[in-house]
This record gives sequence, C-alpha cells and structure tokens, in this order.
Amino acid sequence: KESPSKKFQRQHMDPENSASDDTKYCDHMMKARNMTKGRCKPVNTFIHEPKEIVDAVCRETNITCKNGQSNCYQSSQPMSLTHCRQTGASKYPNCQYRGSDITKQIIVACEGNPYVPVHFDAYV
Ligand code: U5P
Repeated sequence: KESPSKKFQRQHMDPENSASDDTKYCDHMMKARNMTKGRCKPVNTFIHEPKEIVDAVCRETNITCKNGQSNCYQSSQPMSLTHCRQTGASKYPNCQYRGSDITKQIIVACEGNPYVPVHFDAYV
C-alpha cells in the first residue's frame, strides 16, 4: 500500500517543473498523478521546490491544522506553487482545471519517523 508520505509526494511534489505558464499543466498533472480516478479531485496544489526544502518544513513553526490537529507547520519561506482548481465545465471523466502560479508560504501536516509531510493543508 502507498504510504502517507509517498501519497503526499505523488499528489503535491513537482520539483522538476518551475511554475507552469502552460495552461494544460493542471489537466496533465492531475491525470498523471492519479487524481482523476473515480472522480475529479476538485482542488490540488503542486510544490515546485526540492524535496529536502519541503521536508524541512516539518521542523518549522508548529501551528494548528484546519481540522484541529496540532501537527501542522508553516514554512517561513514562500515557495513556488501551482494551485489547480476544477473548472465549472469540467465533467468526469474529462477533468478540467485552471492553474494559478503563486509564491506563498505553505502549511503541511507531518507524521512518522522520519517526520515528513503527509498532508497539504493550505498556503498563506
Ligand atoms: N488541497 C490542496 N491545496 C489547498 C487546499 C486543499 O492541495 O490549498 C488538497 C489537499 O490534498 C487536501 C484536500 O488534503 O485538498 C482537501 O482539502 P480540504 O477541502 O479539506 O481543505
């Protein structure tokens, strides 16, 4: 079975690409990363930074997650992100997205040993 940290990497990590001017980036990536199986995942953020940098957020400022759990962490540094949001016209199985390239601090939940990101909570 896929571990929580592998799932985070599949859903949110894309260090190879820098912020995508490509309007098709989200359509392509949401499908390539298996987030359009069974349903179109409505919202998803990709992080364009090295894994070490994102893993290190688990050692930054501890904050409360949206769901009330206490294992969230906010990056001090803004990061290069692409935020993908399903369009109104999108109909499963033809999932369609609009992408926004933004540079924001991220909030992730961390778990395990090693203590690594397992959930993308928000950007601020
Ligand atoms: N999500 C993102 N970026 C956001 C907000 C949510 O990628 O800015 C994804 C996360 O994978 C999260 C899921 O676990 O959507 C559900 O988020 P929520 O609706 O519980 O906030």
